[in-house]
Amino acid sequence: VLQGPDARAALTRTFNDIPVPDSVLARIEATFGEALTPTQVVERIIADVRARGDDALSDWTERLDGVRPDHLEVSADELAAAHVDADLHAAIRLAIARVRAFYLQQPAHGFLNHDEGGALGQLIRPLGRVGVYVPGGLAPLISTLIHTAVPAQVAGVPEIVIATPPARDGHVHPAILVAARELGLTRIVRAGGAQAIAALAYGTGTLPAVDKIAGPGNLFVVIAKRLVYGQTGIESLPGPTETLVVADDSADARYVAADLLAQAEHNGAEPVLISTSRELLVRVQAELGGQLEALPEPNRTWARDSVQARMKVILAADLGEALDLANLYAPEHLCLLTRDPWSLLGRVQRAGGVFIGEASMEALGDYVAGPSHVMPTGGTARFMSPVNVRDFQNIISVIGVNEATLHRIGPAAALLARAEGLEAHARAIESRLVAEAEEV
Ligand code: HSO
Ligand code: ZN
Repeated sequence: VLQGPDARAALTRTFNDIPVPDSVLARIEATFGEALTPTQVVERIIADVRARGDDALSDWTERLDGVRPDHLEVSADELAAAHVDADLHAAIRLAIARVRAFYLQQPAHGFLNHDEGGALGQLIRPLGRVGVYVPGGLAPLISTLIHTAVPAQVAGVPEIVIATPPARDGHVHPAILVAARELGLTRIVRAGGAQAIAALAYGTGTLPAVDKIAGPGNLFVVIAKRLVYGQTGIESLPGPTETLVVADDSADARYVAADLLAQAEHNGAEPVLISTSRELLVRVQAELGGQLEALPEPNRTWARDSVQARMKVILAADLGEALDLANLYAPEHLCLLTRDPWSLLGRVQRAGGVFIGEASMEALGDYVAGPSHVMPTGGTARFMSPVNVRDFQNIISVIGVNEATLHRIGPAAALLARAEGLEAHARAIESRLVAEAEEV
């Protein structure tokens, strides 16, 4: 249990390179026959996809995912035939409806103010084509498709391409296909990893290049997104998830433990518990042990790994200090399990999302609460926001001043231009001022 300066030190992030587990390096060596860094691997993949398009995409999928898809894109028949049981289907619909209803409330309009000086404003336009990356790996993240595609649709994006790694048999998980169908999305590329990011960024023979890529991914996906940034837009670089729970003596230790374990089962997750009550910390420790044992495999191993390797437990002097520490850490998820959680909201400065009270557990937010679960990780909540409608729009500045305004502000512009040594700028402005004077 950490306290005071030790707690501050433990929650202060150091922005080093993304940590690379030894297992990843070993796998690279086994696949490539030499000790390459993940960045070198990703550079090779991107260069190859750029050069050879679809063939390279199929080759890398075969080599890294162990399957060579007959068709890179899911066919209309396959999409139409996808089926899940009725309850799951209804849950997918509920999630889509609630996420959509949430983003429809985000103000997303521009402005154009006409006055006696003319008009200035901002036009807001949707991006033309967006790529949504849906991780496969340990779990088919049905919810991640919904939580990235819906804000893009609300923004008005006309074309969304989904990329997701195929299972060993070449298929995309039926629930992902059903969610895509419910969303009205028809382009689904069977590709994951750096090769999928390269294909989305540069296009291939059959796939068009996208204007922006959204959605989380593993280490290789994150590196690939950094490397293609500029060629295409990158919505964010989500890394391993974190949950920070602030709990006082009134909190139910069972819920605190359950919420920490829920996030701990994500690969590489970092659970953090800050409490003002030493007694609660003791109760949570006991609950964690019991609940871990009760989890089935492989979830128990995943969750135990996060708890043992990365969990931080902190005793705070009061809730004020607890919130200060939380703001310092800037967690992806901040969960308030205290007597009066709403009273703490005013002190929240840095977090991806804040989950208020026992009924609003983070796991609910992962699926059906409404706001997207794609939130800034790794302390990037200092300068980034959860995925939202604005990520899928651009702003166009509108400059439409009239002549009266030009005469008022033009001389200052010409003066600034000459101060910058830019004579042609000054003349472009003054030619209008003179022409005006002659006409009068
Ligand atoms: N909690 C994860 C998202 C997720 N959980 C998807 C379940 N499915 C990252 O915030
Ligand atoms: Zn989750």
